[in-house]
Amino acid sequence: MKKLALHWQIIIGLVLGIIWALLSSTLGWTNFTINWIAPFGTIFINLLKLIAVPLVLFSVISGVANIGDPASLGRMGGKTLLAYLLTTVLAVSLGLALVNVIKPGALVDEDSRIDNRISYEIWANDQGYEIKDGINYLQEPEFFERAQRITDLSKGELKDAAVNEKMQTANQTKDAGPLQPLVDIVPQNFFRSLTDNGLMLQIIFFALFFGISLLFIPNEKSKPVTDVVDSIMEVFLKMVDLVMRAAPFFVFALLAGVVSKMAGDDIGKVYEIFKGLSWYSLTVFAGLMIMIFVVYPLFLKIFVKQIPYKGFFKAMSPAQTLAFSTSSSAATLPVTMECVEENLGVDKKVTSFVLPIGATVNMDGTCLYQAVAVVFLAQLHMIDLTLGQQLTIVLTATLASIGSAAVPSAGLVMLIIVLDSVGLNPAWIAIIFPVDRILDMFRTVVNVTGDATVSSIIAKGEGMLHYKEHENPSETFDLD
Ligand code: DAS
Repeated sequence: MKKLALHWQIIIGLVLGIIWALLSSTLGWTNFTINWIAPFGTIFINLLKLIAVPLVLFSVISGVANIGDPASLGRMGGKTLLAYLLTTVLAVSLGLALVNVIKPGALVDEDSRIDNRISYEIWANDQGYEIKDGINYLQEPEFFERAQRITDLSKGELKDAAVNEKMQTANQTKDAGPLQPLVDIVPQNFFRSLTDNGLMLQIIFFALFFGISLLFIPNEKSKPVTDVVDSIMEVFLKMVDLVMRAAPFFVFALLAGVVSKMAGDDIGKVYEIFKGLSWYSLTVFAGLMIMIFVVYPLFLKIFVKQIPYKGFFKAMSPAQTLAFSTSSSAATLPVTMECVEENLGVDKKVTSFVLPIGATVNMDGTCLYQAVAVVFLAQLHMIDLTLGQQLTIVLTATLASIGSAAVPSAGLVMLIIVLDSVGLNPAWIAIIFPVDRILDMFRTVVNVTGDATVSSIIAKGEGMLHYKEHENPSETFDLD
């Protein structure tokens, strides 16, 4: 029988996982599922991240070293960061537009909103926020004070959070003030960056520095190094193929675990959770779908004519279904790279440089979600954020999505910083927590799709795009 395309295999694993979770919650097998099946989902994510960390290291070194000259690297780097910034700000703005039009937080009954408002005022007083007349209660901290607060928050309360894995560095001085996030990118101890839960930005910094240095060494001396790096890359790509052979089973375990943990023994709870937060979830969902099915295809139509609408989704479906299943851009990165290279025909010189950076700093889905979540929570507490405060959200959500680690629920953890930056109560993330894991799946698909879109645009600009129609996307993985 012809091998099922990889994305179909993943989707079947997904569906069976959800069915199993629904069954196990009606038949009381939830504990069995959580103790004996869910761990294989964690193993799957660990395996993919195990590969992703060295793959990022060697692919960035190889990508930079093979670019040939520092000038084109500089040009490509500049275009990449600009493109990422543009899509990120666009995503936040779309999120703000939707949440201000739909006003999900105002659809909740008046009484509970008034109670929420009172509890907010009490909290704000405790925080020493000055309660002004009218509706704009919030303190408007100065930019640097806000930036300092982000740094403090990232150092302090979030020390165990996934997001902080990029901030923590080996005996790094922590008093650089607002430029602390920049200082944190430069590691003092590279092996600590590798071992300390994969500090991706530091690994990328080291790989960029190593690759650029190779460019300045005479070719006869640097060639042996790049050859070794390229062959090590092949090994890691083969490891991805081997892990992906078991993707359906792993995805089954992953989804069975996620839905069981969410539902517990009462599947009706999942319905209740969504009913209460449905307008909020729908607003986020609408924004994410517009990004995937309208915004990115529009970018491709304008900047990359040769990739057809359906062709793009067929090419990216293995990575998108995997992003949905794992809720982790970092875990999906190896598959994203193969799909963009093999199916979209983007040259390795572009993917090995643009995608690892994208997986780490370009999280359009995450920042759209953060913008919606903050305004929704404010509406829920009868607080109308002024335009100035909403622009603060744009800035902070953009910064926060850059600071978010590419792991499940990292966006939620960064939300604490975004809420705090406009003087709202970070503890409110508990209100939206129940639906977060499901929304995380969709926003991770947006994050990955955005990275693939930007890679295609950069490749087109550099004359390194060789797109050809693929009838079967799983050709990229020799699964037989
Ligand atoms: N799950 C994150 C990612 O891997 C996104 C998020 O948490 O918002 O992209």
